[in-house]
Amino acid sequence: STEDNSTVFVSDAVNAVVAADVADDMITADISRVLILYTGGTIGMKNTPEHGYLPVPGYLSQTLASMTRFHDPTGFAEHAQETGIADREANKFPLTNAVNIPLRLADNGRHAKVNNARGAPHTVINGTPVVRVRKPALITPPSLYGKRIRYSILEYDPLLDSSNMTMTDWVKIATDIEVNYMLFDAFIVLHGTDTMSFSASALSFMLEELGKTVILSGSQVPLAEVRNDAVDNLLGALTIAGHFVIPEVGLFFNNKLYRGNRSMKVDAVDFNAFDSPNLRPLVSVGINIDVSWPDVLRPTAIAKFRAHKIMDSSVATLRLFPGITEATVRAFLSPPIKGVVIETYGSGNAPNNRPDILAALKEASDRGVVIVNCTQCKRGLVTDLYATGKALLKVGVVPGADMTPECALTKLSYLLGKKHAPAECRNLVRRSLRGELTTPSRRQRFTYQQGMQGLISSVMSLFGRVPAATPLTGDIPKDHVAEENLGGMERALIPMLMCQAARMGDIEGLQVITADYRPLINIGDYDGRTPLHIASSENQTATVEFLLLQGANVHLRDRFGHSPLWDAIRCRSEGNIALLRQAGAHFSEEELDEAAIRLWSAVSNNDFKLFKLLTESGADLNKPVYDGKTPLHLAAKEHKTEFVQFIVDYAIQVANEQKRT
Ligand code: ASN
Repeated sequence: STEDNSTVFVSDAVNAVVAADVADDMITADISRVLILYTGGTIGMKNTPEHGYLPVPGYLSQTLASMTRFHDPTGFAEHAQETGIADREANKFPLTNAVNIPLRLADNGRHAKVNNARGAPHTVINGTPVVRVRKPALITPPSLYGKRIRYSILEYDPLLDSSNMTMTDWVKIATDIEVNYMLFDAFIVLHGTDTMSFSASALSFMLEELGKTVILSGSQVPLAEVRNDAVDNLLGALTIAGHFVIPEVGLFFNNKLYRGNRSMKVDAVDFNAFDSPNLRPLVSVGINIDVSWPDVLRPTAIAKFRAHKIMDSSVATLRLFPGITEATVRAFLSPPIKGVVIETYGSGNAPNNRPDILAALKEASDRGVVIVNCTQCKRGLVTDLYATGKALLKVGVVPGADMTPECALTKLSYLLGKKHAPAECRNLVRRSLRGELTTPSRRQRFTYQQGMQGLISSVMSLFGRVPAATPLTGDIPKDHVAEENLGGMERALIPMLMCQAARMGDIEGLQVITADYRPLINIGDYDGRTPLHIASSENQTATVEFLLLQGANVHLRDRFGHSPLWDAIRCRSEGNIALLRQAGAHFSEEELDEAAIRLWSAVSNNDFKLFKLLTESGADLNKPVYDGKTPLHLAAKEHKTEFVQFIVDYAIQVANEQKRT
């Protein structure tokens, strides 16, 4: 799509798409919030007479604000009217988003400017002192699905050509996502293309228990040029981030979203600059947006998102070539190096007639250096098919399967940063932590059990998924039916069955369904209410736990803008609240506003239990509700000692916790 007019066509198509795909892991609320971290790269550069292409501060935001596809100036007024936020936010026009900005950074302030925040009060988020500032926000026109995306741009200072990036920059990006995690639905990192695959791989490891979409993108030709790939790449990334929850670090380029740690830059001139040779794209954008849901990873541990921010830079890549000398190999393996990716030939082969090299490798392994074998080929994987591959295994080199060398290097840096012992590192290198390598698929056995009074079994046998006779044990080749093999009936009926089973707390039924249809677990009903919303509303704690372990997402919001956590609070299910919070659930910005009002009414209705549940779930006790007054004002005025005591105790507890961190 290098034609002049292709930009327009694809952009329209991007909207068309979304309408067709409403059934997937979608953010159903009518607006979603995205934070763009603009780190630099060609996308925002300008051609300067003396220095060639250079990133120019402020230029990208200004350009986007002037393009109607990226910013609909009437959008806010309409959005405000529809949702009734006009009254509450009237004084905040033009639209702004709260953004947390770290105050002090490891690399001495080479970061987004906080000059307007100097001296401002700050809070600590996961050990990082941050100030909250309101940043201008842009808002897209509604997509065909009727959704607008409201986004702010956090511009880095200085903007970097990605060739100048270091591991410290990865930490900076991870930190910015961490401190803003609760304020946004998704994150886009605008990045130079040259080292984008390295950053995407590194971030995929650093962002642990990720439950929201993170997409890296950039362009080959700047947005400033008439003919460019910047519009399509940014609009595509924004559309995916604003509509779907794909809780992975992806890389979007030339109409494809790749899993970041599978990607590599393969072309320095073509718009089709990236490839993911060993895994098909997670999303393909054409007239439709096709998400390959069976490939999308979903967190299946009940744990909160966190960023790991220590990377070990004592790693290196050694590319073999015929005739390489022992001295070169020894130089690569000498201290302080702790991890080395060795790029071998074909399916992981290295000379087995070179005892000098093999001895050097063995010696380094014995010393504790973790050496990973990746192939120089783009496709395929490291096996021990040949004697030349087996020789490496014998000297302690770990086979890296089909990991890209970029990914293997960042994985080593991450694992060594965690201070794992070499044996543990070697063990984890072989395992897929973020879908970065293919493990041979285990054949699964399942036992069919009766559930939901036979409804599930009859529907499943209708689809030929389970033979009618029960009970039965059988082999199924994969752990679920591939998306493309699903009939329309299955797509329509299975989510309904799951919602129904979730409502009834029928775990057996859910087990039967998810054995075959796990990729459909986050599909909502006509109100965008997913099985997790429904189980949370029904006080079904065991079901909530089951769904979370199967990949149910805690951040999906229904048509009313509410997450499962909101439902759990509404039905006062302490067990579910605890589980969901453990899994990283939190209030969205809109819910925080609503929660403050609920806190106020809880005081006024003497509903202490609700007050406590809301507070413990993250409602902000300090948010003024009426006339600048907080619930504490009301409790004091109405002599509600229980509330006053609780608020004071809570404040002390929070202060103590902050002191400890
Ligand atoms: N040199 C640029 C960079 O990586 C290349 C690009 O973004 N297309 O920042």
